[in-house]
Amino acid sequence: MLKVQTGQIVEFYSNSCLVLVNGNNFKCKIQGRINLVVGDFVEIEPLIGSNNYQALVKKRLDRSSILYKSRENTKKPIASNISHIGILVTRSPKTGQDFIDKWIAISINASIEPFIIFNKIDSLEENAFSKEKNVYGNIGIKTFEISAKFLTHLSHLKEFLAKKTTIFVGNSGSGKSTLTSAITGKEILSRDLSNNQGVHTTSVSTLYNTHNMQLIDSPGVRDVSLDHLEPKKIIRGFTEILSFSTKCEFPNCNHKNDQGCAVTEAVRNGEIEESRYNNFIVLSQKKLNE
Ligand SMILES: Nc1nc2c(ncn2[C@@H]2O[C@H](COP(=O)(O)OP(=O)(O)OP(=O)(O)O)[C@@H](O)[C@H]2O)c(=O)[nH]1
Ligand SMILES: [Mg+2]
Ligand SMILES: [Zn+2]
Repeated sequence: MLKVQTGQIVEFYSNSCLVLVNGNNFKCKIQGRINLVVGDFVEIEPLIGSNNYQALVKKRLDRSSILYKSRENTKKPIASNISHIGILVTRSPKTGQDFIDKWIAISINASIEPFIIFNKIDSLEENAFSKEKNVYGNIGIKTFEISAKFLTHLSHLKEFLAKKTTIFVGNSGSGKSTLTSAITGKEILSRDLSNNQGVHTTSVSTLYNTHNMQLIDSPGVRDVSLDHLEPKKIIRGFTEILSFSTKCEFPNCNHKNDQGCAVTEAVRNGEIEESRYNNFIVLSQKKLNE
């Protein structure tokens, strides 16, 4: 009998997956009902008599992190064992600030560090992202301005990504695959934006290994929901609001019109950015009304 080996899932489909073991990809079926996702470390047993790298996944090892997204109150794992989430932001397609704030809240609640990549600067005037750069820079979120297509300013980003496992998230067409390809040097098909059918849009998350980092290219999303987060956890994604909220006069302050609210005062003083505050109120209010 062939020996059990440990590897990492680099692609996951509904009932099979690709597992990387010592530089070889094994096509795997899954034994029983193990809950798996890209990034998981697993034990596999190569199939007897198979000389073309086929195996059975027997067991999943413990995860250091797990990233979920939700749709209509069902929670779905996206990836595991990641340390960072790179949120791609573009003008075309237009990425809203609420989209960024939701991803930040999801990341922080999963104990994964978010950062922002402003992409496609080649087709924009200088300082096109200066407002968002300030808003997010001021709350301690790292930002990069690049052109994935023309390989502009990639060296700082590459330095930052070293020794990390990062998933790229963002709207469809924001350039996740183009960037993954630019960094890894691997040919990855990118989406043709002139075609509404979404030719070459990414349909499954794939993990890529380079000599000093791991990157996961994920399928684009139009929106992202916080349904899987408890209402009281949303504020954790707004670290600046959380820190002022400890100074509110009443412990159950609504941070809207309650007396002695340190949060609304900080918004008035310009210590909390209005767009962040507004998104916080909309997102936490939405949860309370559900
Ligand atoms: N001008 C310009 N175009 C870019 C840049 N990065 C990506 N694009 C183009 O944007 C389109 C979409 O790029 P993709 O990399 O496929 O986008 P994606 O985020 O992977 O899209 P999905 O897989 O659908 O989520 C392609 O036509 C790219 O050539 C950039 O920095 N500048
Ligand atoms: Mg893609
Ligand atoms: Zn308050």
